[in-house]
Amino acid sequence: MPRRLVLAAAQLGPIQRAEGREVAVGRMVRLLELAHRRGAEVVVFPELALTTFFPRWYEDDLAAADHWYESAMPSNATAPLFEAARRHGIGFHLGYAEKTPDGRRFNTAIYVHPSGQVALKYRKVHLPGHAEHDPQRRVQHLEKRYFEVGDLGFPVVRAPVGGNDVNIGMLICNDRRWPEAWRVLGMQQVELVMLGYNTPSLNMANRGFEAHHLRVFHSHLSVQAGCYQNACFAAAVAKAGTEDGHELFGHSIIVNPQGEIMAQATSWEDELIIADCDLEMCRLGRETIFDFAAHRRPDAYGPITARAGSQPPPAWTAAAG
Ligand code: CDV
Repeated sequence: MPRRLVLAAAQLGPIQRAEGREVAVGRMVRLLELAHRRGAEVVVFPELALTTFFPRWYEDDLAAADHWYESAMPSNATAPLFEAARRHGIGFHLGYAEKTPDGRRFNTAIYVHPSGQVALKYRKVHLPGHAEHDPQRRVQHLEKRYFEVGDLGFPVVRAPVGGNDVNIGMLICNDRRWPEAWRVLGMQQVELVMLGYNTPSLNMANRGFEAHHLRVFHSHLSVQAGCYQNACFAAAVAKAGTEDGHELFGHSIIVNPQGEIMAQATSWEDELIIADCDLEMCRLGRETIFDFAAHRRPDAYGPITARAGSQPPPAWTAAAG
């Protein structure tokens, strides 16, 4: 019996620094309504979807950056999105900057059930970039300044999504490049990974050449491999276009458990892509080539959890005599 889920990925075009949250939320409501008209049951929005990608600017005093964070969800600004979801009976995924009541800051994503209840929350674990101003860079990437490492692990929950209960999990942007993160989701039989990103079209570290076209290739490669190796679907959704003079690539995709791209955005604007997913497709990989219980060898994987960095191997020497 197929378990069908009509899945929408709502790519956002740029959000300029001067624009208030109501502009972004208005655009998201329009995309959610379009998703509903096209029969979607869930819509996935990008990372830090309510504002410009503010970690590209250094702020000496963190408190002066507080206006980028949400201290409540829903907030006044996001209430229209929750209301639209309730009206149309459609769930949504939203990425935003979270400031907790005790003053902690996270790069966060939630899945909101149409009732308005948060069914799953995730806080980004793999924060890229740096914590201090880096004069060598072409553009700053200060996620390590503005956010703590997520403290929720990689949770998966079985929650109602459309007409089915679905094992849902999340990754945020840079997390998609780390197979360990996908595997922890796979170990919990995730069926759908919701993933938002803000990725510059060029490598801004200024430490060597990286061809422009490979940036999109690496993003797709990571998501397609993650889906195939963990037998799951993913919606990987960009904030795209030229934001305050800085270009972010789009190319949002929906991927199936074979690692195939089912739908792809072709603009760098607000754009909805939709795929009709049969969640039962997850079983083939999970029960054959990636039957973890039968084939994984955790005894041989020690270095993966024992340390973060790599080490040089011992040198080979010719046997004496
Ligand atoms: N927002 C991100 O996590 N961006 C990173 C960039 C800096 C490489 C990414 O992995 O796409």
